[in-house]
Amino acid sequence: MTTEDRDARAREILRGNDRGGYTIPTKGLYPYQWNWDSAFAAWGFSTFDKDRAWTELETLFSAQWDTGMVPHIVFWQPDPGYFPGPDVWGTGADPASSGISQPPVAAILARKIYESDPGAGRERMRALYPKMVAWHRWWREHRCAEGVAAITHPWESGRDNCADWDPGMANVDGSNVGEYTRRDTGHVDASMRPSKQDYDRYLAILQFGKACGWDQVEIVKNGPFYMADPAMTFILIRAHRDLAALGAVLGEDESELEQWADELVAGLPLMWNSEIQAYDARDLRTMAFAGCLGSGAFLAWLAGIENAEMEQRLMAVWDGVRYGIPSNDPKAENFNPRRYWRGPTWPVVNSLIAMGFADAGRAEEEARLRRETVELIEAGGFFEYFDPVDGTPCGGDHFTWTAAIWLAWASPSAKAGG
Ligand code: 9WN
Repeated sequence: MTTEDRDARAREILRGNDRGGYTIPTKGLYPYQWNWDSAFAAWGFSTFDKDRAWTELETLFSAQWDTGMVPHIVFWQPDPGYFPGPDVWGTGADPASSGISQPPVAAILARKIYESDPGAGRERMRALYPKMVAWHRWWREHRCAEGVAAITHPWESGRDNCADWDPGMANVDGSNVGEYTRRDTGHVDASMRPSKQDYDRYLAILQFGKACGWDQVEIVKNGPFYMADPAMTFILIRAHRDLAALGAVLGEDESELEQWADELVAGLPLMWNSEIQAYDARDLRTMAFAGCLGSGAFLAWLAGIENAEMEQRLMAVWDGVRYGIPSNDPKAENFNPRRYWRGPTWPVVNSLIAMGFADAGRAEEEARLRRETVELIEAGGFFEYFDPVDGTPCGGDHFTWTAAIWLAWASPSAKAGG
């Protein structure tokens, strides 16, 4: 297959997963609109259809809650193929949605889309801007009380079952969640998915949120899970700054966004784990560190954070595998090269890390990461994620965000860095 053919295939995947205004991650496994998936879909669409790119973001923000939160899933139409669906979440939101959020990459990618054609994007961005600021404010008010960004459910991180959450998950009692039927394992191999114990605990956390009517103050104060997330913090720092840059071109006063980014940078020492010489996830109930060197820590560069000790440790992690940045250290006991976020490399996360490398002037690392991601996609196709040791494609096929980052970043025809 030539690059042209592969680009065409990626466009077909985006068009094929388009449900009219929003894009599903992949047919079967994920039949709704997911928050950060949609932002990447928009980036992919922007390479060949700017109007459709902006529409994707507009649809996502049309589901924004009055509180400013943009939910992690929007259930635009019923679909029995996914669990947990709208009734299980029971948020009462209209349109129906989940009760947690997901990494705020929208402003980061909106800036790229805007800058690729400011004329076409100006009015669209102007309308989205206050909505994005409201969402960022929600993050600051409801997830950043400890100085860094925290999550109240592993699904909120977007890196569901990664080893980063093990200390917090160990204290979640999943024994009373009742009977339920998972749907994910009907679509893909169960050994590539989170475990039954994980799901019991995911549901216990969800049920706490539902029982308190999704009261975010109560969830943060007494919820069963509350962990500081380096990846979310780095993404939020970057997103605040990108939104501020967009605000500046729109003639808005963006100073509070810059201030929010600075506050998060000042909070970073809370997550510095000197034992592993890296920024690490930390349980905010017990203050235990996860001790995890995975792709989350690599997002430091996206936030413009440099640190020589960290760099040495992280590069050894990357050198320990053949393809891409692994979601867990291949030397760790809990490394599993195929089980979702416990080891695999994710092209979509690679694209974010590469953005950080590029902006830090690390052209060599950026080129290596792009090359390794290209090798995976060329040999395996547009899968959800890959085994970083032998390159085996895993999870769902025809995956929206893999096709999107191919078009916007990885493809030899894409402009370097999107
Ligand atoms: C729960 C859609 C989503 C991604 C997440 C990924 C996975 C959902 C699930 O799929 O999570 O949100 O049911 O496993 O972990 O990052 O947004 O692609």
